[in-house]
Amino acid sequence: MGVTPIRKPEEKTVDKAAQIMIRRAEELGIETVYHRYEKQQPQCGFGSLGLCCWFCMMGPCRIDPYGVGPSRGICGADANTMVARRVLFHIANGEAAHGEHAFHVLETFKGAVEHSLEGRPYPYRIADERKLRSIAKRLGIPDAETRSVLDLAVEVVKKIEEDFTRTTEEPLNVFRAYSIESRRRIFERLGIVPRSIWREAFEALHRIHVGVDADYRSLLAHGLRTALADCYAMLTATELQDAMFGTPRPVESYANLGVLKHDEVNIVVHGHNPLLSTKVVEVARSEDALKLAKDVGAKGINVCGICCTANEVLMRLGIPSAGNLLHQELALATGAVEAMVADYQCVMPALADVARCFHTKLVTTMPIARIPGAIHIEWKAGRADEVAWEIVRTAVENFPRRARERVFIPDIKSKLIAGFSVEAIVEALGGSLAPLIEAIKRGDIRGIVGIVGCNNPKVPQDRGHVELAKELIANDVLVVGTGCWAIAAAKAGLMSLEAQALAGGRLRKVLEALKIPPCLHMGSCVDNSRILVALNAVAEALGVDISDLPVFGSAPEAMSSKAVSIGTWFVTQGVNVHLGVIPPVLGSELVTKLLTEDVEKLVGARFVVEPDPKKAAEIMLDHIDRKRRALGLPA
Ligand code: BF8
Repeated sequence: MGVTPIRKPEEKTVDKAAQIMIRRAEELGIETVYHRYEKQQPQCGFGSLGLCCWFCMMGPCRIDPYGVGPSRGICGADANTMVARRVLFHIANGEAAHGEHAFHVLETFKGAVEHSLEGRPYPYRIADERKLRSIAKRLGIPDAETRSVLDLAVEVVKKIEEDFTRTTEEPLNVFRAYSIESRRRIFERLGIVPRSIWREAFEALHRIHVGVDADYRSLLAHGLRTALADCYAMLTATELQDAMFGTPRPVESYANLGVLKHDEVNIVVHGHNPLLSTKVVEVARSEDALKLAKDVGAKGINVCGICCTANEVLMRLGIPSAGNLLHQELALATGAVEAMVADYQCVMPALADVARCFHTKLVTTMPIARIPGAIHIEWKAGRADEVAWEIVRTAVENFPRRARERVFIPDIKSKLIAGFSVEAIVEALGGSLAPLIEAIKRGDIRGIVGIVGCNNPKVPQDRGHVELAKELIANDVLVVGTGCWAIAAAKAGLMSLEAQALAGGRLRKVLEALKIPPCLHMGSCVDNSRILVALNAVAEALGVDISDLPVFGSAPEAMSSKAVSIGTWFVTQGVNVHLGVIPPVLGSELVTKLLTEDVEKLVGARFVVEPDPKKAAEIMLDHIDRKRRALGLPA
């Protein structure tokens, strides 16, 4: 069966490598996400407005936005209830994803601590004692600077386990430890302090069950609470990952499909959790693995990544990124990948079909995430080294099966610097945030915008990410970010020192002095918590609330429930959030108004929807300037 060609690939993606690979896939008869998106047109109008409900089996129900057909579902839910339930569903879905990720990291961390206490070998250990001490200190564990690391780790585990299992109304320990006073007061007043990582998502699912919460205001209020639980679940994941694998420091690497190699075994790690991808890198870099590869005629083993597990191993180990969400099938369509190793989240089931067209092995690894057509090599914390070896061996043994005549790797990649954890930024600033704060006060840094989130085939891949970032840096705004935005920015060259030339004159001076790019890669999506930690520190240093800062958040190409949840917690934390893709809420005027206007009165920030990146930049600059004036800072 042929594939109907995309009319103009340049309208689907601004990434040249992707444009080339769309055509290459079509030549080979391979359907990709871009083609499937076209086949889905026109998408359901009811669903796009949030006016379709399938939460019970009386449904699906839909509401007529023009007021001619039904105005209520069979249970009597009106448009406001329907849309609000759907928003809460997305937030809970995102929180569950990050919460499970954090839980898997916690379980592994606990395993590392217990094995160390008993003197037994284990694939994981505490690699960053400094970070562990800082976590313990934050959590209020006594003598965090002097006690043994293992002693502290035992207590850290206890505190974080409580955050999953708490049955009282007490707040999360991590929330207490990492939130600032001014925000805590707001959350307490609104009754949205997060209590337990599991409980908030659980309660959300209960509330959206047929016949429970029908008031859009209370549904959305719980949405804010669940989003806060998400925020601190992500922070938990980041902190423990740093303690286990090391806190990122600036590191050079490359991004885009050109990182795949003709003469090496290519292993692409994909997904989100670094627990296995880090191990795969360790094994692939070993002498024994290199020997295996040479035995089958390869020059070496090239590990690269897709999506956020790529960001994890890029940030800590300098592993190149083959691309963001919409690159996943294109990477396989090169015919050069021996194994794609997936953990979970944002891994498209269609990968199995693309892999089947080549010698490529698609390997699923997590018990909760299987794909028909993939081979499953299951990760278990205690067996992580063996599992990583099995995966690397599978890939190496597959190398001789590569059909060289069908290999097509676009020779496109960009140089980047990643690894900007808060600790690394502080180091780059000479030991404290003071120089950054002074630069903000002077106006050399006009403001800071965090751009995050996905690709979404509803908008041209990377266009919003790149145009928005370019516009902002040209106007002296420092851009930081994570996730698929970070990969987009890297592919566009915005994370190289050469990109300093694109910055406005005042920002450029700062960047040159610090030898940093204008767009700072702060990590994977869970590492959005790093942005919050930085904003908290800046707000405290200036003696103001986060909502007073000249900052903005943006998800120009948001796609997943995780993105909905992240956007919601940024707003709840007092940061305005721009969305470049229209979310499915327009079916309810009241919900739309609450999210884009009224919520500001509650938490000091709101959502802004603007598909045009240039206009979005104008909105952000205007907001930043207003906040500067309110703080008495010069233009
Ligand atoms: O967690 S940015 S498409 S890869 S959801 Fe997924 Fe979105 Fe990419 Fe990372 Ni985040």
